[in-house]
Amino acid sequence: MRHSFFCIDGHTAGNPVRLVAGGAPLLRGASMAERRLDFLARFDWIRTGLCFEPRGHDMMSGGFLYPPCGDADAAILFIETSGCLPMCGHGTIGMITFGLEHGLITPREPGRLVVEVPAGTIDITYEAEGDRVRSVRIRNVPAYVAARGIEIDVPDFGPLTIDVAYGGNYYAIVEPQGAYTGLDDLGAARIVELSRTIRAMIRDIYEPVHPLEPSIRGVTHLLWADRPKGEGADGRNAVFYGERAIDRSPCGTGTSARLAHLVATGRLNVGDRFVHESYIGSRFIGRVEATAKIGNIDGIIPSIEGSAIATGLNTIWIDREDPFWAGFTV
Ligand code: PYC
Repeated sequence: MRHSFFCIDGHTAGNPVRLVAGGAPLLRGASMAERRLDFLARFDWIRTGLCFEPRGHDMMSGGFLYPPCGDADAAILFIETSGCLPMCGHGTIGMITFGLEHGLITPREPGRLVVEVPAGTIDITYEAEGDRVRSVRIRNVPAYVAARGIEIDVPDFGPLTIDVAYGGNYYAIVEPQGAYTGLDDLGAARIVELSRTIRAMIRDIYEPVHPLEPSIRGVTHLLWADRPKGEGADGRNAVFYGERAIDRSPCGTGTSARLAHLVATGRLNVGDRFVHESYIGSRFIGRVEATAKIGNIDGIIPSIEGSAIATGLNTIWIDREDPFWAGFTV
């Protein structure tokens, strides 16, 4: 049996976005959080087939547009090599851009959208010129710091003190300290190797659970923070996800978590703007929009702004006669 998926491929700030515009399965659930769990239980082969080799690669990321469960303009289900994320910033910027440019999303008010994602509801503003969307700004779900001062001793590296923050996913944040002197001193291969070890060590001792949505839990991503490199930037990062990926974009949920972290540690305030550079030098503008409460925890409402480019249309087959129909990783 051959399943066809009609995709708009592109990237946000260099990181891939595969908007699956045709072939989405019907999902059960009264919220995107419930639909995400249904997708993972019954249709995860679609994610692995579209994101893993041979149809994807380590960084592959994207999602489906769905009709909203409530009074939003659209809903998004994210797929990625690491799973179905509760929220993905670069993915949202890409999917909203491609969805608007191809008439898959019709805003009730030009320039504004309300979108449901598994982590909650996000507000979007965008700027368009003719049929091109030039920038997308996401007012994200509330972000907060979940844990401070987790101490680990990383084999063949040394001791690190790590904080964990939420910005739509849970991030272990590693700031320059001890043996970590900066991204360029480590290099990509070492960042990936160390990130896997550090994530496993943190998972052994600490599991954050979202206070309002317990299906969101666990440290999935690492954010290596660094000083800015390019003119006009305020900080740089390398975000690790999946098993081998370094985000080519500055990472929307990672930037959101980092903003909450910088506010909680007294380095940013409400109203501040933070230009975040990715590992490859692409940029998002982060902003601390407001304070927020997540249950009884103090946090912030972050926003992230960036742009995306479609690179082409791609009809992908998942053919059950293909020995690698569900994808593979090495
Ligand atoms: O932009 O939020 C993001 C993201 C998560 C994983 C990769 N990118």
